[in-house]
Amino acid sequence: MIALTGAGMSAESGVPTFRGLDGLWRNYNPQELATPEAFAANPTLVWEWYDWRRGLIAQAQPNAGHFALAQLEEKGPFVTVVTQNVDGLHQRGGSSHVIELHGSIWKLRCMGCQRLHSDLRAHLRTLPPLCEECGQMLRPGVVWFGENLPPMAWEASVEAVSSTDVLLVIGTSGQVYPAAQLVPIAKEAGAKVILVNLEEIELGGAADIVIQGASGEILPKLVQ
Ligand code: BJW
Ligand code: ZN
Repeated sequence: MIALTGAGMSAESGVPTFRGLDGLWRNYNPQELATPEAFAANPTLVWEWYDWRRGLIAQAQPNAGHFALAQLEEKGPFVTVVTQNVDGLHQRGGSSHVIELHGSIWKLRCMGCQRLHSDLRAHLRTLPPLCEECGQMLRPGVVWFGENLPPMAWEASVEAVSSTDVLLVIGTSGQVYPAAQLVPIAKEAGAKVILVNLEEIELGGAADIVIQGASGEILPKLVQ
């Protein structure tokens, strides 16, 4: 079984989503901040945004939905979580097979030597942070608009959804590609698609079952 998750999964943990009613982030448009162009133009502004979010996520706890997916692993089926989220809450909730399609807010990459750094502190000491190895600027280890997804994560996800019997699509608006493409890929390979979303969303008519509600309430029941 594969769970493809998005920002709605962490909404009940208090992590804001991108789109929709509560999704407006500090009067900034994420699509204007989550791009390499925005970072090149104003790295400090972009870093302030990410540092603010690190603080929010550090305070957040995995919710009943994260725990339910982790619990599912113990029940029998092999569960892979393919997540668009960068918050690490699936791992903290106990899921052991997590593919991070859009990277992680806890990772930083050097613009100079390309080294990957890991930093779990809620807030960084200096913005923008600098590489301890080469002194160049570090960037958030996430995938911005116009950037390719990590090839291994993408390939593993395509492979996983191509051979699963069930794809659970949880808390994502399905508007961002190529992640959203995983749904028709699974469907064409014969998977049953189950949507769990607070709102009525469609995903190109791919859903076999639609469950409207909050993932933190629906998933524990579904697992039961
Ligand atoms: C609940 C709930 C509760 C709330 N319970 N549910 C093909 C077609 C069109 C466009 C493109 C295309 N291919 C590529 C593009 C361009 C672009 C794209 O998709 N644009 C669209 C927006 C139009 N894609 C890219 O650029 C991607 N790269 C790429 O394609 O590379 C090839 C390329 C190279 C060079 C040039 C061009 C192409 C990269 C995409 C990277 C996305 N990055 C972000 C930021 C990550 C870092 C960060 O966190 O800052 O990823 S954007 C943002 O959106 C973030 C999310 O992971 C992603 C998805 O959002 P998600 O998770 O769906 O959240 P929301 O807020 O949209 O929805 C929340 C849902 O939850 C709602 O439905 C609620 O109802 C629900 N909900 N509470 C259950 N309690
Ligand atoms: Zn470096």
